[in-house]
Amino acid sequence: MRTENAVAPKTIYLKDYTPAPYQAAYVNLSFNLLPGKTIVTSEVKYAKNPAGVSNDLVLDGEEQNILSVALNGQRFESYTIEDGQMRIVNPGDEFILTIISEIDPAANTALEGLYQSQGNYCTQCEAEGFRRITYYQDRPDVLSVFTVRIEADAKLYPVLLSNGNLQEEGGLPDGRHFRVWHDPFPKPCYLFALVAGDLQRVADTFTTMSGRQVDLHIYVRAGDEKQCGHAMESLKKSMKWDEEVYGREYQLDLFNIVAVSDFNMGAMENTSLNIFNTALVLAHQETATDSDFMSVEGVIAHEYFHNWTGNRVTCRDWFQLSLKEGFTVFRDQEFSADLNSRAVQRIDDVNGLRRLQFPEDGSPLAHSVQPDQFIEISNFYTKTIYEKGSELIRMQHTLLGAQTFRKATDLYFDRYDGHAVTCDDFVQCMADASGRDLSQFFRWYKQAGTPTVQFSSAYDSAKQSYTLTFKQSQPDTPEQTNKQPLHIPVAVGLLDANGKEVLPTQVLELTAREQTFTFTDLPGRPVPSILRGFSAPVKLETDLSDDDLRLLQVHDSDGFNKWEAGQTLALRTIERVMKDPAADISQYVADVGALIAQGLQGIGDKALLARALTLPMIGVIAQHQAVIDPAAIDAARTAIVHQIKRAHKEALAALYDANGNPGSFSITPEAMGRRALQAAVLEILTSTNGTGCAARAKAHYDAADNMTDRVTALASLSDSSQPQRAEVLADFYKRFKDYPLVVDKWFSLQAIANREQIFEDLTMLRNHADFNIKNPNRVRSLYSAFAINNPVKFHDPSGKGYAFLRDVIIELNTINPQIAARMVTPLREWKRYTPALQALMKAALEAIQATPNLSGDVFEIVSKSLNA
Ligand code: B3K
Ligand code: ZN
Repeated sequence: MRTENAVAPKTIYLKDYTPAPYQAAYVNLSFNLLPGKTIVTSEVKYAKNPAGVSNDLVLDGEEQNILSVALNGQRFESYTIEDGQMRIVNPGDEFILTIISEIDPAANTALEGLYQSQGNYCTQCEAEGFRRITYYQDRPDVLSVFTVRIEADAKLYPVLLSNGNLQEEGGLPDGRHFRVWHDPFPKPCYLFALVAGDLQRVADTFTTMSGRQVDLHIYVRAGDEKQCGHAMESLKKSMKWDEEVYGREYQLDLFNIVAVSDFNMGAMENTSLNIFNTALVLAHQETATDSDFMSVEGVIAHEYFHNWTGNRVTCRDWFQLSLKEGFTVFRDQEFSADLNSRAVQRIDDVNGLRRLQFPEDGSPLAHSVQPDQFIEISNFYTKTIYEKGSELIRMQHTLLGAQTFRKATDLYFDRYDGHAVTCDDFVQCMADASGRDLSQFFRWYKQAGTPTVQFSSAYDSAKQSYTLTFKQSQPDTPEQTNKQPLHIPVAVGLLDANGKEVLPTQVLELTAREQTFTFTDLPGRPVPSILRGFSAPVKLETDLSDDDLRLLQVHDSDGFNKWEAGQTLALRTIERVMKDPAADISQYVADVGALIAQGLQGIGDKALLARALTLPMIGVIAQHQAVIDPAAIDAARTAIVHQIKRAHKEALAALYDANGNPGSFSITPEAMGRRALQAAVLEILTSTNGTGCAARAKAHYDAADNMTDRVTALASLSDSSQPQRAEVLADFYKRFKDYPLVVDKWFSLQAIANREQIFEDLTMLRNHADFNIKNPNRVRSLYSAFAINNPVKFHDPSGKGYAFLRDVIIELNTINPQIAARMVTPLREWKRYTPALQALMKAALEAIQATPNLSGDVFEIVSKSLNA
């Protein structure tokens, strides 16, 4: 329901940006947490901003009752409130405004602003949640020093936290107590945070490069303390890495992390008081998979890195979101690559980009990394802003080289510490530090859509020279046509016919629509390894023969391209089988046999072998189809896996056995690689879902001493109709029913099943006592798992999959608009599917659009999807 002070959907444009009319010299907030309501007193000293273009003070505010307003201590009533904004006409050059208002955190199911999670209070202010706490200029370019007093019942809420340092604390009558926190560093209000609750503290320390000791505290619910070790280690590693790689030190004496169960996304980088989804803090071998361990490490790092990239240097406006998100994703990806396997990290990151960002770039919701307009900024926390944004930083790193890039980031931090800036400012630092003209490169920030790069090659044996010709093209996207060529770094190496590298990696720079590069002194026709390390986020169209790709798959010194060559071969094979189910794919099956044989000889990295043995996922294959038919893709993919199994059953079983659990659990890259390899092999071995498969998967489950192996076994059983499936699911639930994050997995593992009874299963899960529509993790564990990771059944020709998602979006629209809008994602690419599926997807979108009281969040995604 749109409440009285909610705001009608309105498009905001980058071109309309003007500086804030007033600056805030300080902000004193006082929270009185009472049963049934919270009283917020905000006292702000404002001063006219010399750069401002208006004399009116305009404050954003939603979902609150104003109790009183005072100007310089005098009761003040000459303000207007309209469309979620309080306006005071010409209040003067300098004044103190005090607003007392009442809010209701217990009724806040949107999980924005101040809300309650399992009884504890917490906040989420990015992007525009602060306006649900008090009236303020809720925009990132207003930086101020915050002092925060929190008062609450001492027994129920022994822990009271806000940003910065503890200044004062004490008891009060009636069993109440208070604390005062002061953050000396000016910050935008989206980084404000408050926590009040009954939480346990896990403590450690970190000594910074200048020798200062920082207290590190992780707050969790009683009983979860034992699951914090990995997060704490990850935090210390992040702090050290940022000192070593970027020269960045942490500035305060305390760094807090609080884990909460009800959270709209992964985590939030509030200054010195990060608030996390429990899913990205808690990790223990018995309850977390290897991929959970990796996510915890990556997200702890991500939020910590925001301290410099986002907090100390922040965004001028929300069109600059990628300034902090793209850069911070790049930093966390590099951190994970340094700590683990660089090639594996790159493969996984690129796979994610192709599966989730490429479709976005090809959808009606395509937008540039620095968008020109939006309705709801919360809809713009996208794969494009984050993951493509990171690729843009990576390309600048590639073009400048590591040393010059570091010079440029030093310049960026020197120039802009304490400021709110733009993506243009960032790229200007790159240009200034390197002396390079990056104006053409900046088009990457402005042009949406995934470019295509085609290459062809020619060898001249008389001249012993080799030419590579590249053509780039940019697709049209909503409101953008006739795009200009981009500045694209293409990392290239050359191999000879025996697989020996004859030209180490060079970065070719494409700037024109068509460009040719010549290499000389080559006695034989080389095989090119193009776009090494995926040096640019493009679709590469290659003219390489299958034989060339096979050579690269075995010999390329670039781990990413070695894998990529195998994936290209797999894609070609899948396309062949889609055209002709009887196509001869024996060569491909034999190539996979060679990989298995290598594995049996212990040659090569296990994690990479696991990825080489995994066919591209349906979502990645779909990106290569003119018209997407998930069932047809799945049929071809499955037929190939069956052939691989039939041809190599014994060798696969031997490879599985050779990589059994040695007993002592660890999360080293080697141990994770071994588990991943066993999982990839088990997936092939159990692909036919017969009795033998189920027995093998059950044995894997029974032998498991960790969550990774349990989930591997359950995933292998998920499509099965053998009795072991139900037995293992029941055992899993019984063991872990008290661990909400594991119960999430139990929901997901059933939601992703490609089996006949799926719609009955989904209904059972939806009605299960553990399902809770107000908990985003649980909603995602059922609905996102189904809609994103079960493409065949989600796109069931009956339309039942779409209806299932449609109904929850309509229900969530009033409960949690942000999550509701996010859930629309799998429907937005409707035009890319077969006509029959298109019609059903469109009908689902139209039903959502016709819902009364549609939130601005859902309205934006649904209307843009339909209007395209
Ligand atoms: N900056 C937050 C995301 C906030 C999303 C608000 N809808 C988490 C992150 O990227 O680190
Ligand atoms: Zn971030």
